[in-house]
Amino acid sequence: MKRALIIGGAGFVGNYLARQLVDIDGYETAVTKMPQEVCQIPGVEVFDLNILEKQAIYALLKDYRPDYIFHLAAQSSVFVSWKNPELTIDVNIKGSVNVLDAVRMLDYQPRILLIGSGEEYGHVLPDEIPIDEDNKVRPGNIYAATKVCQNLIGKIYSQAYNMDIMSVRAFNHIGPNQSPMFVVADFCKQVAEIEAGKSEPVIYVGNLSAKRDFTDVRDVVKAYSLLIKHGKKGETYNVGSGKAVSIENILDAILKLSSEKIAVKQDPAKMRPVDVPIIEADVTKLVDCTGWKRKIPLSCTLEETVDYWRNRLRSEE
Ligand code: A2R
Repeated sequence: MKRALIIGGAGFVGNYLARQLVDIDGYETAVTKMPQEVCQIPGVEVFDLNILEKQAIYALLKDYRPDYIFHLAAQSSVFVSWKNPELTIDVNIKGSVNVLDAVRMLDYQPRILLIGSGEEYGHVLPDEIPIDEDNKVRPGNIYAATKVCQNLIGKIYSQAYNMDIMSVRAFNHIGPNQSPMFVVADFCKQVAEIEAGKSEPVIYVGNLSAKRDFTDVRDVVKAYSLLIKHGKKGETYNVGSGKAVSIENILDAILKLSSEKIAVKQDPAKMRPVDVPIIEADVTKLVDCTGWKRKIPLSCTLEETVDYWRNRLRSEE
């Protein structure tokens, strides 16, 4: 039986990926979490690990000997990356180098999938949409710059040490249990709070004109699972829906899910210092390599995410 390790598995995506690997792929699976995080996933072993400690990564890998490594650990918020660039650079660049270097020191070759971001493409020109993997990267924020760096270093390790490393550039993924630091979860949570009478009927928003490529997190982890099996060493794959939707359209769809009359107000605190107008993936390379297909429509994900927040608020009462 294949053995998989998810580094940074206590976050939003980690939980879904663990379910995919255990329930669908049938792998023996472990995840790592930060010491202060709480993480319990049925059928999954959990280890404490800070990727800023290379020796600890090496010790865990030497002991657990995974065939597949999914490197998810990151400071994953663009917003936080403006507030705390040092931490973002430490975790996303130095931490990733620690992971790769720990793998290099092993006496066998696991396959590694590095999780990057569609944000790496940054200031995309209109004639570059949809964006394929060979597109120029022009990162527009600190988070994106760290992910570009991770991708480059992954390629260098793959070539220099003949390591089995692949990278993805994941576009926006959404679903139940995502942190309200991210736009869709933020809107869904605000709507649930208004319905529960916990706040006035006003939803606070940032830049509504930006267009992003949203995919259900369960479709995203399916792509990761296919890529770790079928992806080609040294290659980068976009993972996204292939269709950009404006934040305004997403907001309208979420508001339609509620019977409340909700006013929309702009909140300067939610506006980013630099915003990239449109990001949309060309996923031909992923589809050709793995046969992946998006299964869950956006409307379903939004409905489930609003319901998730309604239930969560009820359970907190
Ligand atoms: O920051 P925390 O305490 O929530 O922990 C996050 C963890 N993490 C670390 N793990 C090990 N060593 C570190 N120094 C370290 N710093 C942070 O990585 C969290 O549990 C996990 C990342 O999960 P999320 O922030 O929920 O990200 P998500 O949405 O699951 O995205 C997974 C990957 C990331 O590489 C994103 O940049 C990419 O997909 O889009």
